[in-house]
Amino acid sequence: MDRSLSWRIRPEVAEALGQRRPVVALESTLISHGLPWPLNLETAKAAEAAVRHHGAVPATIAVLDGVPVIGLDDAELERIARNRAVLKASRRDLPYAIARKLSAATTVAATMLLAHRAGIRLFATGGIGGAHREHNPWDISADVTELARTPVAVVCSGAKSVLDIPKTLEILETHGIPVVGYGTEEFPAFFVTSSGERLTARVDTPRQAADLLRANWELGGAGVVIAQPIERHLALDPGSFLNALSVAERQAMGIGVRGKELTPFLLNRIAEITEGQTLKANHALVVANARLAAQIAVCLET
Ligand code: PSU
Ligand code: MN
Repeated sequence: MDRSLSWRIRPEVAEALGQRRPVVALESTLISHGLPWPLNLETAKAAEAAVRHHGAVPATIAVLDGVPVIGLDDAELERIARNRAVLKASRRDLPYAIARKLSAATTVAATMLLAHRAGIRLFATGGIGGAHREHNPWDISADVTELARTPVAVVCSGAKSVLDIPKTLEILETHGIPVVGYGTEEFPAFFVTSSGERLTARVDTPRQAADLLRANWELGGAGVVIAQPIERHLALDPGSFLNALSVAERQAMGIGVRGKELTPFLLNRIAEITEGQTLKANHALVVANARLAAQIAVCLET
């Protein structure tokens, strides 16, 4: 990172990076805007514990009072989890948050950017952003363009289920971003096991995933999506999920929710409609992705 920009790396993370030991980045928007208190803090902590348990060091990333922090401590995690007013920062919002000394939770795009500058190559989250459905044809997440330019692997359960998945996959292909199924040939759909969309790459072990990442980066490639389906017993039935989504979308349109408020609004409404089923699923898939990212990070360093 440029020396003139002040930022902070937790000592444990800096030490691991210095010794080329595995580190896994985790995002903070999912904590501040994706899940309700106190499940958000529980999920953040469980994800960190899963990373540790599998031999890597977790680094949850956010901006605190204008300072990008690589590796929040427990008190800082709680601060992001409790403060609903914290900014949701994607790539374009980082300069503003830093210059105005604001606190911000980072999206996939912003977390990738900061992780890369710190030297972290693996990142776990729930689902990436992508192209929204027909009501919002121009709402395409900056997560996609970040994947096209920043060499970090994102372990997730596919794209957020509120999106247009076929369109999102086409855009990822246009940008040359490898999308790899973990133990599957079909792109997972977050709360739902499969989107029904076929993938062209599949790996079945952390070692195979690490080999693919190495090849990608030797070719000068940038981001990679490693998509692991949610465990079957926690997955939502596709029909009932789609119903919940349509209801939530109609409400969002009715009251004019747009832009970066759209995802948090939809996730929240869908959780209410499914009586918390999506919350349980969201927690479980984030933890499972953190575990897999740690396993891949370990293989990459050995
Ligand atoms: N997936 C979730 N919950 C979330 C997000 C993704 O399950 O809260 C967040 C991620 O931080 C992702 C962001 O980067 O939503 C995308 O937002 P947008 O569509 O506004 O780019
Ligand atoms: Mn958007």
